[in-house]
Amino acid sequence: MGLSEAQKSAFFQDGYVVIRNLISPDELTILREHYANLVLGGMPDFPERHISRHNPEQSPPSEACISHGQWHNRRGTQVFPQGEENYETERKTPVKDPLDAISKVNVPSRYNPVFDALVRSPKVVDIVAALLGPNIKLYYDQVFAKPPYARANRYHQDSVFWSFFASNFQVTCQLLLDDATVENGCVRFIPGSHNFGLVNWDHLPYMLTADVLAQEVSVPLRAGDATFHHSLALHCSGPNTTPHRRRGWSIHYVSADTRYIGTPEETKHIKQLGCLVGPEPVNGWPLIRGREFPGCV
Ligand SMILES: O=C(O)CCC(=O)C(=O)O
Repeated sequence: MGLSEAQKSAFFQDGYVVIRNLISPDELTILREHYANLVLGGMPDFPERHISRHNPEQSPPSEACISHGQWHNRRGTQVFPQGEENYETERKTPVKDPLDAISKVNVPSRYNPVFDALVRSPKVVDIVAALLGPNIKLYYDQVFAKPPYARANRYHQDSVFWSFFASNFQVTCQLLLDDATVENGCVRFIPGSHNFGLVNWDHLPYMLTADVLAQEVSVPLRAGDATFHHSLALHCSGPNTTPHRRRGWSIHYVSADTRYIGTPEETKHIKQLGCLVGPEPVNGWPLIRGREFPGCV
């Protein structure tokens, strides 16, 4: 399938592109079944440390914030969509469905064949290749499971977390396992913000001025749709104000000719993430398409 010229232009203009029906309803059903099997103990090899659970007993109250623009709050140097503070009671109520207790799942593709096949599927990788080029590695994949009444996800650029890559151009495919709406916390982007350059945390509130935040675009999607976004694109997601989970599976790809420049501390951390296939990060990430390069990922 790949990308049309118009879709490719949209990506480089806005920093993201929406792809409707990336997977079929049948594929979605199978993916959801395998997700449930993976996280509810059907695959004993899947380490518990890769699952983050929401514990209502230990859910601290939302931290004090100051208003930052009309629809956003600021906590220190972090900027969040407003609204999560209204759902303290709901968030503390124990859930009935065990899937609703899960907030994040790490590296499902390393343990489950259906997730693994999709990470390598031409319908995903052709799009990534149109953006990143022919040599592609998988950095990491994670399901943002956003339980009922979950908190917002702060504004960020993925590249801020990935300083161990010498390049600031990676691509994430986020595939929706559930419909994502403004009410349940769909992702929001600042179009064109991938052209702002790398913005460190301390500078973020000064970059996200009222004028910039006014350009925010919420991206509601149907289950089976996806977005592909640039690692410098500023994005966040709103609080889930509904009793229904909103799962988005983010698959992070990196060009295979990206130099690895991690510090010893970063290298130690990466080795613990469970995303490498080699002993070290250099030439250590799974090759998805094309070839490897010495000194690179
Ligand atoms: O789904 C979310 O809440 C956040 C997703 C995200 O930050 C990402 O895929 O990079």
